[in-house]
Amino acid sequence: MAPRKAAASTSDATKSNVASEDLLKYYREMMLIRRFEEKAGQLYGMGLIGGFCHLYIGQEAVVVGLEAAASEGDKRVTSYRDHGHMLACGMDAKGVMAELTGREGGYSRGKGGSMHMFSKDRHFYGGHGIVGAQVPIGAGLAFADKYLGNDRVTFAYFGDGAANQGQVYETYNMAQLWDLPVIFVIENNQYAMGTSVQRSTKSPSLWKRGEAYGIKGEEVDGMDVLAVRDAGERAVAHCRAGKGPYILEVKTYRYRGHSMSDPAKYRSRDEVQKMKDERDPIEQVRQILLTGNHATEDELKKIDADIKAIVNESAEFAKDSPEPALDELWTDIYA
Ligand SMILES: Cc1ncc(C[n+]2csc(CCOP(=O)(O)OP(=O)(O)O)c2C)c(N)n1
Ligand SMILES: [Mg+2]
Repeated sequence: MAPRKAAASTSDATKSNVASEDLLKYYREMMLIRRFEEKAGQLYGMGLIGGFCHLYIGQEAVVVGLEAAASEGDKRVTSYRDHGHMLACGMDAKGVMAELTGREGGYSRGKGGSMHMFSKDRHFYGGHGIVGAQVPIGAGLAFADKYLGNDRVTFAYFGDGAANQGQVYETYNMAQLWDLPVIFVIENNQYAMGTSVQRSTKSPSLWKRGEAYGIKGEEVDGMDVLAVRDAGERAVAHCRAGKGPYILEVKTYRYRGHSMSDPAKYRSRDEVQKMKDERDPIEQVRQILLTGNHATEDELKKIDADIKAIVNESAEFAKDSPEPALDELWTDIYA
């Protein structure tokens, strides 16, 4: 196995070869996630969303880049920080927002909330609140596809904190043993709640842990959507060719707190601001679009306005949708 250290970011040569429509698509998709999450934060502040709510702001390039490498029928499963994944795989903003507000129009008919949404149509398997639990589930999804003999691939997303869970390594072993078509995506946003990677491990290169099981992997710049897409294409090609699992450690950063209640004492404001100023994934694409003459300021403003309208509409829908009827207490339960 020849592990590869990815370039810090996609080369300018590659960037100049990217089609305008692709860049615009990534811009639009990342902007949708960002504005949706900002709106969710507002609704939470207004008391319209209860319980846990973990925002994805800052990490948009990870899921948008990987979805660009996916094909119809591929599957995805992730943690509780899941709104971005749902939007990026084509789930409807209205249904996601209504689930956040606990309303009938939500993907789980208002009974799941932020951490528990699913879509069979879009092959989205949740939404999991137990740290690391989605990793063996992802291998199980990949097992099913291998068993059925199709060429689908599963993306199993988890965090840097989850990467220290024992079940991750049991899964690595079996996934490699059985050549399962699963891509383990470690979204390394540098913190697990208030614990930095430096404080939780002495082996901070998380993707390299796959070497112990013979799994190929690489580190990727998660603030660069093109670098993520390119790495995603390598991982997908590996899995579809029947070569077994692949690990992508995507270096990213979350701008907001771990959840809506986060004292934010574990990092400085300067650290967050520096990331926003110098590495923002949406701003990077915006610059490529403008300097490469792929789009004008006015065209981008039009996209921003369209996204704002979609997000506002989702919030209105989420407020207007009724609460689930009382007899829903007895549906969708194991007895
Ligand atoms: C098994 C388990 N242990 C602890 C928790 C509490 N908890 C929720 S999120 C979290 C941190 C996970 O961090 P990471 O995997 O880096 O994901 P991120 O939140 O950064 O996306 C912890 C410890 C939990 N939900 N499940
Ligand atoms: Mg983390």
